Amino acid sequence: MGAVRVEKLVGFAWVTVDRPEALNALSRGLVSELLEAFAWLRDDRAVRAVLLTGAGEKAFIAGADIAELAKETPETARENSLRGHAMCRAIEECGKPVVAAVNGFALGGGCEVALACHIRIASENALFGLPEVGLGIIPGYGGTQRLPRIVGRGLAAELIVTGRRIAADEALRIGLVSRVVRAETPEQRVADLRAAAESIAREVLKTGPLAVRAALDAMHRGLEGTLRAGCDLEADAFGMIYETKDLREGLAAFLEKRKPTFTEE
Ligand code: CO8
Repeated sequence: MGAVRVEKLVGFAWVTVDRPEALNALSRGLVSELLEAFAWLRDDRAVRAVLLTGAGEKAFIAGADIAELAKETPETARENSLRGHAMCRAIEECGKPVVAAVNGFALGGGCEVALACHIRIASENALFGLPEVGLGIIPGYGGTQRLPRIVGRGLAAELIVTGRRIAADEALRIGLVSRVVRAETPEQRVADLRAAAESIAREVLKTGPLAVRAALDAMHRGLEGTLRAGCDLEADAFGMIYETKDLREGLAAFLEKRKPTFTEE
């Protein structure tokens, strides 16, 4: 049976990594399942936002499966890394906002999955880190590239070469997460984190889907190049959005003092 659960609610979906016996660690099979789930969600027009979490109250994802990593050869390790990159790209290029709801350990590959999400929120017991060098390996699911783009080169270098774990409050301070959820009990923490993620999804539901997709795409592709090239991309996307009915509807609704009804046309 699969270890990735997809639960569709009205307008958005939860993706839950559920492998409790290994704190939701990413086996090869699980990487494939996540890749497939995000490819499928990308094409599902009824899903406007995706919320990603780990089952239970202890772990988001505690890394790649270390027992499997111990059996890799140079060839299979490279292939595994590329497969992880494809999974992270499927998240990043899903065309709708993906929110990582980090409910505990987000280590190694788990942290790297969170880094590929567009938004990260955390419960107060969340712990982030790239501990790979302590195992004699390096981050292999994009961590050496995405972490410096999010928190800056110096801090990313410190975190990568020491493997230091950081708690939710520090993650908030350095911009690794945008929100920390606090609660009295572990059960309440899970419920409140879920509610916080769903409140973001509900905000997204009020917006134009084509505009959200275009903005995410401009941001993502723009960050891969120079500022000037990124601004050119933005201008192209801005022009293209004027070909849509949703743009007319959004502006007209404001001027007519009513809520817009977007049809993704
Ligand atoms: N892989 C496999 N099993 C794991 C993992 C993991 N990453 N993490 C936890 N588990 C298992 C434990 O072995 C244990 O199993 P068992 O009950 O059979 O002994 C079970 O989950 C529960 O874990 P613990 O008993 O250790 O729970 P604790 O609360 O004591 O500790 C920790 C929790 C601190 C999270 C601890 O489990 C830990 O340190 N885990 C490993 C964290 C880690 O180092 N993650 C990074 C892994 S490397 C990686 O992610 C590389 C990504 C890039 C790959 C590129 C491909 C080539």
